[in-house]
Amino acid sequence: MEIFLDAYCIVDVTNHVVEFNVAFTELCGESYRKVLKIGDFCELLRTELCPQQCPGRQIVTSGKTLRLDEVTGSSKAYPQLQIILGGVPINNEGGKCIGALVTIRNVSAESELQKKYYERKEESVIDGLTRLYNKVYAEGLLLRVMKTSLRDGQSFSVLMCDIDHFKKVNDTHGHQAGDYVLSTVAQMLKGEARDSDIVGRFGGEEFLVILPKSDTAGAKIFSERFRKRAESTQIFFEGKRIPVTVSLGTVSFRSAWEPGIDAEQLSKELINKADTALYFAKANGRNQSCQFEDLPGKTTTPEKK
Ligand code: GH3
Ligand code: MG
Ligand code: MG
Repeated sequence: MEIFLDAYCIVDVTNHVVEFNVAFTELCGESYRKVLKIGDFCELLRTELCPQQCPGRQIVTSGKTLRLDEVTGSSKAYPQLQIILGGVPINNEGGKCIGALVTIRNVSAESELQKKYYERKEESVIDGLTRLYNKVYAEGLLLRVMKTSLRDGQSFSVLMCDIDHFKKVNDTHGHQAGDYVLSTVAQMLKGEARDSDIVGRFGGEEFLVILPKSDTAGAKIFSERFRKRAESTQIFFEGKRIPVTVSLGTVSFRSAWEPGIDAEQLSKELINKADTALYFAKANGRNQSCQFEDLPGKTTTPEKK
């Protein structure tokens, strides 16, 4: 065990360390003699379980083996430790538990790496300002929803939402106020949607919402509800009220899968249709929601005023 990279020690029933390897001294940051002198496990290695639920104590009291994967602690050598703890009871010939063998693996470096990995992963899919999914990730999710819908035959809807005359907000109140309005509207949209819905930032002041398992009626209810909410919400920045309205375009999808169907192409077409409906809403005077299914002709985009 001396050559093991993991630290191990043997504790007696009073939780005193009586045997250990070099890795244990390194983990504690104490010399061989100092470890023996200090003795108490909890003094050498303070874990979140110390002192009552200290591993040695748990094993000695229960007489059972122990495995704990996420324990935090600290020692003289390491102010912050993430460790995996394992241990087995040591019994005498009469079967009485007289101590425990405890192994400790220091996984601090791996935990830190994993944390960084998740942070990076989040950064790559989340828009920094609004904390919504970014465009690329939202498009990927749309494709997934599209494929599921083609398989199970259930309808879903896509909404495109754009803040009206947002340039004016920036011009009148400044870019910071614009940023504030953007993140407020984004949070409102997220709040209005269900957990199973997908909300993303699609462009500067444009948002995409995917409503799985929703048909045209559902999309209409959602978009109108959100439009009214945006209109009636009072947004203040540095004491000044900034009136905000939004325009929305919706489209619903329902189609059975057929050989040769191109889900990616269908997703793009769906976005274009939602966009067309949005432009109709803008051309019709803004602060309204428009459904692609209700458009006359359905294919041409009107001139935006
Ligand atoms: P419409 O009603 O037709 O949508 O008019 P609009 O002014 O909202 O649209 P337009 O596309 O002319 O202007 C969008 C503005 O959004 C221009 C751009 O500076 C601003 N914008 C885009 N991204 C951001 C951002 O992250 N922060 C801020 N503050 N402004 C942004
Ligand atoms: Mg706009
Ligand atoms: Mg826009």
